[in-house]
Amino acid sequence: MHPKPALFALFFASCLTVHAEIATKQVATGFERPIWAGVPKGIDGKLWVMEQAGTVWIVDQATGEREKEPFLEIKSEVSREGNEEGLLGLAFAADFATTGRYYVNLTDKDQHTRIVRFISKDQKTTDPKSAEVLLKYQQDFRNHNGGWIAFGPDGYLYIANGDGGSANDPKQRAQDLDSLLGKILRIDVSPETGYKVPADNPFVGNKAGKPEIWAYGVRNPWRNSFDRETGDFWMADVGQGLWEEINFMPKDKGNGANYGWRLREGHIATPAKDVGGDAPKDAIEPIYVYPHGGGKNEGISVTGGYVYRGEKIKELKGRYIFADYQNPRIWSIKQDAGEADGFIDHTDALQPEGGRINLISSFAEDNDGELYIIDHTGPIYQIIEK
Ligand SMILES: [Ca+2]
Ligand SMILES: [Ca+2]
Repeated sequence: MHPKPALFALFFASCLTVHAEIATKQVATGFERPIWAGVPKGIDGKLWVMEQAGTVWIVDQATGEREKEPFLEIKSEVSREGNEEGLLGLAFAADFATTGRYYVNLTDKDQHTRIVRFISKDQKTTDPKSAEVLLKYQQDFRNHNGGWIAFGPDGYLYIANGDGGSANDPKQRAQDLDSLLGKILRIDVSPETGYKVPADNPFVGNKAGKPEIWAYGVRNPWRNSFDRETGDFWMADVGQGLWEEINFMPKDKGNGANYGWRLREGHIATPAKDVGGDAPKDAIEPIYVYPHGGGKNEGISVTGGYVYRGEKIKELKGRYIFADYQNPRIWSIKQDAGEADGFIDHTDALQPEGGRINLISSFAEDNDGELYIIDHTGPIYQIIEK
């Protein structure tokens, strides 16, 4: 018997795992297909939670209880005929705490996407009559509606649009600069009503493309973010049949960028007849891809997240956290000079006690940079250090 070497080996192995463990804490639950959550600047202790059918609730973070009246209720305006249709994203104006202005991305009952400005007079409820439709455009099919909407570090509103839908972009929208589908748009919503097109958008004054377009060649970006510290842009583009993509764009770059779809899926020519091809000149290659499958580092449909800039979790500092929706794995990578490295699989660590995370529809970030996981089956979790 030589217990000492065995004990020493155990001690040594535990020393190699230097970081404290991360975990999740349930913040609230019982939502119907929650699909987004967020916090306006200057308001702490609360979380706004969006249900796909057209309702937004304000939740008290300490108790997990929601306000009696919803913040927004527009079910009668929102289509839920398609699985990917609904109220899909929200962006608070930076001055929401004083103006009550915010923006949503939804699919309506006539199969359009609408970008709508609302004004909440008390920052707790919304009169649906305050709706002002800023953009409205036809969707070809019920899937691939994008849905993400957020303000960039330049103060402009960014909007992610899927390619219109079906499979393999049959109408070739993503490379068509005359279509808003398969694009990231960028508009200036600072006017009291309506919007302006930023003068430095890539196709302003150029008949080759629509002026609202900021970037193109995307399939169905599902959750993007701007790094709150650096202003870098991260985009998760859902793949067709083989590869899921994470894309990275440094701050102040990306004007007119082509992310390659439908010619490219991940790093390869899209493998459908007469669809794939060589990468367009200057096409942006994804920073990270993972293959389709049910294994630990595989999935079916990417859900983009955030670079962690909170104070509480040392292990996650500076890491981009993302997930797969259907194969509910949760991972992070680091970015260095536009290259991804340091992949970590957090899935096991983040499983809640006595349960599991089922379908990750979104991540959320609060004013301290702390992160949350939105489970489409009902619960909202905060990522914490054990
Ligand atoms: Ca669509
Ligand atoms: Ca791409």
